[in-house]
Amino acid sequence: MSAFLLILTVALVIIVVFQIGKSAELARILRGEEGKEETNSSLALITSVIGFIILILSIITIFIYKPKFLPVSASEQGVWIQQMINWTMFFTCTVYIFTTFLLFWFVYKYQYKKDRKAFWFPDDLRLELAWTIIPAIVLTVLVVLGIQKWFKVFSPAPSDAIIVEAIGQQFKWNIRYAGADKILGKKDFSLTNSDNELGINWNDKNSHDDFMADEIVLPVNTPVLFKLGALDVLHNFNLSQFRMKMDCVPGIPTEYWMRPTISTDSMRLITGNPEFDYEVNCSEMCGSAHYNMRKVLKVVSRAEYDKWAKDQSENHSYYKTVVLPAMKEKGGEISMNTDTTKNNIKH
Ligand SMILES: [Cu+2]
Repeated sequence: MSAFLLILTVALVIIVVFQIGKSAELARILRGEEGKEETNSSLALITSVIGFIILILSIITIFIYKPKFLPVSASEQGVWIQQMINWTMFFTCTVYIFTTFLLFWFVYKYQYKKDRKAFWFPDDLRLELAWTIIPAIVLTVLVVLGIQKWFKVFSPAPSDAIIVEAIGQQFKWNIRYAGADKILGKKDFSLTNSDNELGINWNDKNSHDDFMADEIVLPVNTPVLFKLGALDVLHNFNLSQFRMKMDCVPGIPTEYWMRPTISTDSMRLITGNPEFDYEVNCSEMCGSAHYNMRKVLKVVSRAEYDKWAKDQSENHSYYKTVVLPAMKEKGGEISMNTDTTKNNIKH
């Protein structure tokens, strides 16, 4: 509301200034004076002053909203990406401030003057070289730095990486951890049904120690490989506090790995916010309840993680708690039935 009132006030001030300018011009015309030059002068001054105020306010806003910016990057990869963001911001902000300053300064300096003739300026080789070579050098620096970071970020995941699968679905994340064997059980879309939304093949022994988790828990300083996918539409697995994100595309597996370097507890101290939690969110506008696709992510010590993972794998594994008891109860075997309308536990 206060922002709306501020915008309204600024708009009204501009209208008032404009109307005063117009009435002054009308008064001069009524008095029979030649007023064009004076009118131009006041309009040039007003435009320049408003332009400079916008420029100064836009710079001040950066400092006002700085506390709301993302905290320091919580992953090794994020630090490299943040460096790229900083370099890009440095170059673009420098150009923005320089060109905006010139624009509004020239509005005032080169305003209409009755006896002044416009300078004919068809071309200038030195100037053209300057505005070709300088941007070329700046862009080359950005591209080279970017490619270096790209190859580092998208290098193969280390062999000790924890494997976590994140599958986007309107409007939730299905999180599956590869168990102690570090191999995710195979999936087949033809096995998908309401009991097995991901279409996990329970005949594959690698799936038996996998577990689904409500929250993502990661050990600090240990690499984690996220294997991404989607069941319906495009989603995006976004870890903004780690500066990592990737599209989740139906039918096309994507992945990235990162090494979290700051635990949740440490980040609470850094931000001074005892309630702070990392979060996963979807940064693809995927439908009406898109905002719902958030999940807490905890970065804990290795010992805490091992304890949690063991408990999840032994006591909360979907295979052990649902599939196996259902098989025993019905005395059936797991079917590889490709009829998607049927449960894949044969009765
Ligand atoms: Cu989504």
